[in-house]
Amino acid sequence: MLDDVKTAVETGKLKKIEGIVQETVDEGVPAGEILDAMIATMGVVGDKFQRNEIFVPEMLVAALTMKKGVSVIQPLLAGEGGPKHGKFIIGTVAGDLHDIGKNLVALMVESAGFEVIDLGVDVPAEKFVEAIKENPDCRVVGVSALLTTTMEAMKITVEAIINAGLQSQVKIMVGGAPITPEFAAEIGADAYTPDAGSAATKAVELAG
Ligand code: B12
Repeated sequence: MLDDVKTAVETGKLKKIEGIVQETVDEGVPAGEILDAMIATMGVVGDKFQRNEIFVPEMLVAALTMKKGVSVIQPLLAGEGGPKHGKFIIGTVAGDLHDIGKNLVALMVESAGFEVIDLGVDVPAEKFVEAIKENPDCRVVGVSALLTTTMEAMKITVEAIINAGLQSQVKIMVGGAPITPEFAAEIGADAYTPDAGSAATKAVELAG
């Protein structure tokens, strides 16, 4: 049941999550709904952290539990067929270790027909620039930031890509909880979307 999935993520049931998600899939609940439930639960976890009801270790176990849960439904979310839109480079900016949202964007973009190059977390601006130069067939780059304090690193990253003259090759997409369309426009990004599904649709549009 979806409620069991939510409770398991919120309380960090690392050992049980795979079985619970599998049971929910077997009950006929669509993978997209299970994913949405887990995403919503991370919001609940964040709110509890903000209220000092839980601390970093609990937040981390919840995140690891969600990752494990996502791995069960990953094959159901990913589409079939090879890449047809070229490459999509993605990473979380310098100083920022959050990767669940980035990984979901990578997954959805891949299922939309891109070959994804994931640079990981805490990625310096220069590494984005190098990766784009090394992959001339990359048409879209995704930059993720989850902390208000790393929004500056996002700005620096976008500027570095533009200053390297690469905006004629790639379109830059940005996202993450603190990012707004206004901030995206202000720093010179080509697009912002609020979630992984819309990120995939937008990436296809930008690559076209
Ligand atoms: C899990 C978590 C952690 C885990 C991360 C584990 C991991 N591997 O990712 C750990 C425990 C490591 C962690 C650490 C910290 N965290 Co934290 N964390 C969270 C939490 C609870 C969930 C984040 C998450 O995964 N959400 C679920 C995903 C699916 O959502 P998402 O990331 O927003 O991604 C979606 C969209 O934003 C979008 N998107 C994301 N990236 C991109 C990119 C592109 C290109 C596009 C188009 C779209 C897009 O699509 C995604 C999918 O739909 C949030 C709370 C919250 N509400 O966000 C706090 C939160 C982000 N953390 C916070 C804080 C303060 C910290 C710490 C500083 C705590 C500390 N004192 O140490 C550290 C910082 C570490 C660092 N240097 O990065 C604060 C940030 C406050 C702020 N305003 O800056 C939050 C908001 C909690 C809170 N309410 O206070 N955290």
